[in-house]
Amino acid sequence: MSYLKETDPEIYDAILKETDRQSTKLELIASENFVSEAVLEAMGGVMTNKYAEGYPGKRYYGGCEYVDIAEDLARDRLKQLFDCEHANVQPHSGSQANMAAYFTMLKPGDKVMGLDLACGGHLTHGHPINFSGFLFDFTGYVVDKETEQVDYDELLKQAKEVRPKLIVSGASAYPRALNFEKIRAICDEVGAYMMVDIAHIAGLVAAELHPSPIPYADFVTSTTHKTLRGPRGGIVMCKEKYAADLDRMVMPGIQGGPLMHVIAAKAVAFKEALTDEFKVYQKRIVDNAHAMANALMEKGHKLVSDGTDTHLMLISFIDVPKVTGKKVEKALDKAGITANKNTVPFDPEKPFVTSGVRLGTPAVTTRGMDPDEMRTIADFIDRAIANRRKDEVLEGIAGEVADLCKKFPLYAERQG
Ligand code: DSN
Repeated sequence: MSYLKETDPEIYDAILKETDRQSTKLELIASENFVSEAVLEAMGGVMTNKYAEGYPGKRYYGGCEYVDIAEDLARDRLKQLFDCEHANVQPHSGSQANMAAYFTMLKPGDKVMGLDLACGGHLTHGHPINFSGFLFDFTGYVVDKETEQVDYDELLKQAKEVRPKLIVSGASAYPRALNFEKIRAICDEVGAYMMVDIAHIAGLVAAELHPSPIPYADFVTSTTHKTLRGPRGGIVMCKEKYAADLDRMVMPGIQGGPLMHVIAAKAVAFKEALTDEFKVYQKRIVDNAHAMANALMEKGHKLVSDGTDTHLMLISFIDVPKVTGKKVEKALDKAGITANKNTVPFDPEKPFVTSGVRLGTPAVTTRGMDPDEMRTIADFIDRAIANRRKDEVLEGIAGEVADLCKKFPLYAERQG
């Protein structure tokens, strides 16, 4: 950091403050995590300097012999991790991974079905303000009003009416396990391709704590930075029969030069994910999510689907007068807890207001916290919601949060 301090003190200072924020506050954003020092080192290395359009052994540039090693390792480790036939590690993001999978299977105007955003889906699963919604004829499916979970009989009924060319499953705010075997059967019945976006649950799938879609899906996409705890980026996995088409679609179809420093860091993260320690870590994420969810429900909070099978949960304020996700996000922030407002199924509020907040345990679990701390955090959250207009109470909770965080140091050598 000394070079940065001298060259650009403003950025140096911002990074220092961000390091401090990450370590002194409680990170409950379900899609965030803290990567290892080894992943950070690979990401901050000289591979950022290299142009490597193409794929290992077949590049459009000379001098790729060492970045080829990194990309080969990333692909091989990813294939081993998920037991998939083909892997492309070049997508810069989850959005581009999804774009690559769609463009490989679909033509503009094709009919597609994806989970509605308010029911936990993602912008790239067909929202009208996203490229997916601009280009393809998406129909959203929703969760059941009572169970707030996907109703596979309803999905089949709707798919028979819509006759989509592709059904996308996977979600950004869905706390329950998905049944990929049933989704495959529905796809087969209506003659649709099956694509699964496992961005949120990738770590759980790798650790066999959530059923894998790999045996069923034509394409599986993911990000690498959520439960998988790698650098920010995307990946696509598919059957061998689609491999050449997918690779051509990622480059040159969508992207130019791959981010080789990020691919090297992906390889490091995949190596970490192949260890027994990673499996234990994923189990702790799920145990922690159960502990937090149970503690919140015991305090009278309504959780979407009344619980969780995964790393995340949503508190619903749909039936709580005058409480919105926006207000709660702000109160939690003042109490030193970072979370995000989130729509809940059939939410009457706009996405900038919402009737819910989404909470996830991957990052606090990385810090070493366990179910006891989850119950303490649930108590902080409960008090922050109850006292959302009382700044002095929220400041008091922030002090307790800082004390808790001190017991679980993060990036200690990177502090100012
Ligand atoms: N924005 C991510 C999330 O928070 O779930 C999804 O892309």
